[in-house]
Amino acid sequence: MQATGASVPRVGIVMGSDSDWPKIQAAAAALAEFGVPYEVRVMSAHRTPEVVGQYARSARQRGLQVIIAAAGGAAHLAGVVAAHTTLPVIGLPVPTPDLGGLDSLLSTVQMPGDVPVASMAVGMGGPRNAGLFAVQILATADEGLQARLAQFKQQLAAKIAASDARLQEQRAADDAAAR
Ligand code: RP5
Repeated sequence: MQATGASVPRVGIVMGSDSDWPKIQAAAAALAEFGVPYEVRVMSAHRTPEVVGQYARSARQRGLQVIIAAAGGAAHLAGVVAAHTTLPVIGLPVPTPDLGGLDSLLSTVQMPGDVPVASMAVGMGGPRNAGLFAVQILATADEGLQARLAQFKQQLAAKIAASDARLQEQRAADDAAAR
C-alpha cells in the first residue's frame, strides 16, 4: 500500500503479519499528519526472509530514508532489516497475547553492537512515536518538517497548559463547594 498518492515514499512501514496493522496504524497516521509519504508492507523475518532482505537492500535506492519495522513475539524483523540497510531503522514491538509484548520488546531492543535499532515502546504511545521519530529524523535535513515539528511542540505545550488550567478551576470549584 502506498498511502500518499503519487509521491515517492520517504518512510517504509513493514510488519510481520497483517494482524499487526490494527495495532500500529498510529505510526502511519503520524506520518500522514506531517504530510510525509510512506508505504506499508507485510513481510516476515521468519516466513519470508528473502523478501525482507531484498526490501531492505533496495530501500535506499528506491528513495526511502527511514524504515519502521513492527513485529510481535520473536520479533526479529527490525533487526533483520537493519542487517541489510544503512538507513535508520525504528523497531516497533507489537503487544502479544501470551507475554504482553515483553517478548516483542526484548527481541527488538536487545540488538548486538554494530547493528542499531531505535526501539519504541510496546503499546501506549509506541506506534505514534515511531511515526513521529521518523518525522524527526527526516526533519534533520528538511526545514519544512522542522518548522512543523516546532509548531507541534507549541501545540502540545498549549494543550497541557489548558489541561492544568481546567484542573485548577475544577479544584477551586470543589473546594468552594466543600466549604
Ligand atoms: C509476528 O508474529 C508478527 O509480527 C505478529 O505480531 C505475530 C503473529 O503473527 P500471525 O500469527 O498473526 O500472522 O511475526
